[in-house]
Amino acid sequence: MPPPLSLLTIAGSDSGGAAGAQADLKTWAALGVYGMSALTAVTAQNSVLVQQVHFLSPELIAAQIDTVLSDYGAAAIKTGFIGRVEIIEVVADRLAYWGRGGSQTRPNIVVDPVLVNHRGEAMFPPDVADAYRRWLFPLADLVTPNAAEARLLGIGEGERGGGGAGTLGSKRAAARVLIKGARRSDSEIVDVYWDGERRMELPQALIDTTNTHGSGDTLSAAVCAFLALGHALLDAIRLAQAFTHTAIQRGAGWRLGAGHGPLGHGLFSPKTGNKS
Ligand code: PXL
Repeated sequence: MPPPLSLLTIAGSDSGGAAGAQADLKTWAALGVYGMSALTAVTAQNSVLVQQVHFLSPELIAAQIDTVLSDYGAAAIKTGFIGRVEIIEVVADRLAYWGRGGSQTRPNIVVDPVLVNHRGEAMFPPDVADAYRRWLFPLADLVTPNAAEARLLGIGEGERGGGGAGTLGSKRAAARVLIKGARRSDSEIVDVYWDGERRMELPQALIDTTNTHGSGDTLSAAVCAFLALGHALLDAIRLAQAFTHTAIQRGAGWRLGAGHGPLGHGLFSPKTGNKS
């Protein structure tokens, strides 16, 4: 059997296993690619709250990235929870180094700018959003904010059709943007994809559940995997939406924790075999 593609997430640990690096690794395991993680921070959190956050040193984060990439390489890299300007700078520096191509193919890079908590409140000072725009977006094949993050970054859906995400595309050569959950109604949730020129609405049926902790991370991680597997961006996004929808459906009825529970990433369920 040929080895699986290897993918790296640069992200925070969610001790509850729902979001962050854990969501990315579960997504990648379900999709059959090999997941690696360079942790930026360790959070103490559950389905209800984030109790504590401890940021790792920029040196240790750089060492994790360099150590895995110099051995395993990576077909694609995703960034998640970073939260500090000095960490954004070191991650951008290492991505510029490893993304330069050289003898290997350039990895796809997906930047998920984690800036708000699940209530849509900013978690970090404004210089963090500025640092994302300045250092990480120029390196990304795709940037995947949710609606609140897009607004904080000045690429919100507020400015429909005008500047909007197009502003980002024109200023920063490569950036394409997927705004996750840009709009929702009683029956559907709409992701919006800007390819630099065109705005596309990509609706999904809304699932009636509060178990959506980590759904944004899962969608971005799945896009990253499908890109690595060779799909074009729009196809990768549609496949990732379908994967995320199924994972939400699988966990929709679970009672795990008292708050926002996780998704059902796994393919195998002991009660029902592979059908879930
Ligand atoms: O879902 C965004 C996210 C990602 N990573 C970590 C988080 C959160 C949200 O709180 O804690 C570690």
